[in-house]
Amino acid sequence: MSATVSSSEPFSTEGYFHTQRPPAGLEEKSEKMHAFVEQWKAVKGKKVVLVTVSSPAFSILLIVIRAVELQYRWSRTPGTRGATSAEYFLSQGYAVIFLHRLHSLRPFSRHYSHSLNPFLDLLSIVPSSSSSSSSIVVSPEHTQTLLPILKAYHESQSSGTLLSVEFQTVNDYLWLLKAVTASMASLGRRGMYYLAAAVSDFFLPEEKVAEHKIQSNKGTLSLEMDQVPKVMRPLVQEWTPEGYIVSFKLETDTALLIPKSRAALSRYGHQLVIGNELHRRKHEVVFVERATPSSKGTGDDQIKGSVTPPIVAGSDLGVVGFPRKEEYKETWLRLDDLKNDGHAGGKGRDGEVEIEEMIVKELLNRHQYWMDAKATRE
Ligand code: 9Z3
Repeated sequence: MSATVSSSEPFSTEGYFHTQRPPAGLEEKSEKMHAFVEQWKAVKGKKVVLVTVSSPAFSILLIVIRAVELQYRWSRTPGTRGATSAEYFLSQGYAVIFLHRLHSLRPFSRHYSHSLNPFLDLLSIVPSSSSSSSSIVVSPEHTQTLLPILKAYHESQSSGTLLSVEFQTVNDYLWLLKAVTASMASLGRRGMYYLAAAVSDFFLPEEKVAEHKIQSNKGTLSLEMDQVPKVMRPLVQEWTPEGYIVSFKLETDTALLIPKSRAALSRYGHQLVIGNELHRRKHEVVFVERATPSSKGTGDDQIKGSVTPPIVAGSDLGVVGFPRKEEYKETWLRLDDLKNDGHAGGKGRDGEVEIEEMIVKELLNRHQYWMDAKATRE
């Protein structure tokens, strides 16, 4: 297989939705999400968050015989960030739409993933004289950990505050994102978008996907992939202009986190970018936002016509044409700081503190501020 990047015209978002067919089941899922939003919109003050999770795939065959999954930067992410954050959003009174990749980690059950903590290991058999009346119990050493998780899970089930919706491919993801945003836009500032899914930059459009099994006896396999349209801009500017939008920036070089996060804020005009370095992502993140939190940018104000601003070594911000440094602020969240402050322990497995608890706590204030800013203006 060969991999080269050519300079052909990328899909516009509009062009994408005109040429790529909606996936099977879109209507049914969209209706479910719409009903969920309407249900919680009717509850005064109830906030709703969309959490997107893990990484969408693409196939090179219409019917996948043997799936080839390409991730040009890193392998598929398990979805820990989204599943964990969703639990904390629920505990803070949000209604949560959990838009996740099939088989990714999910809220609550993530504590008992097959590989890390198989649930069979929690159980013991209580023998009885007849084997048919033997029963199964959770071993006492696991009960204390399981109890709060099970309670929170039951609470989310009985209150109906968690809606999980699956996607598989990039195409599923983009259509579902558009549909859910169309419903959530009516929430105005009560809606938050927590976009933690890692969407690949390239995909195979429908017309390039092979119909029949690709024969391996014909030599090497070459793929020409198209760019995934940047839906952030229409999402921020058109689909949900009032929503509180949080995107993530993932890098392997920590030095790039802040300049790249500022670039994303400047380009799309949304409220917050959370920067995380691949290997440190469970220990520290950086919030990058405008110094005046109630303002929303217009996107591209500062870097008109430029898709990726050039990096200039030695410049103050590292990027040419950027807004002045004082227009942004950064806040680092570090687990070590929390531990040093004597935090008693969190809800993670074995009571360890999780960075998502800090992230969600910080977001609560910012989202509330965003909502209050609107109320003050009216
Ligand atoms: C993230 O950065 C997420 O935090 C992780 C979570 C994918 C690192 P895990 O599932 O990982 O908990 O193991 N998500 C967004 C990554 C991304 O692709 N961002 C784009 C970029 O960096 C911008 S939309 O260019």
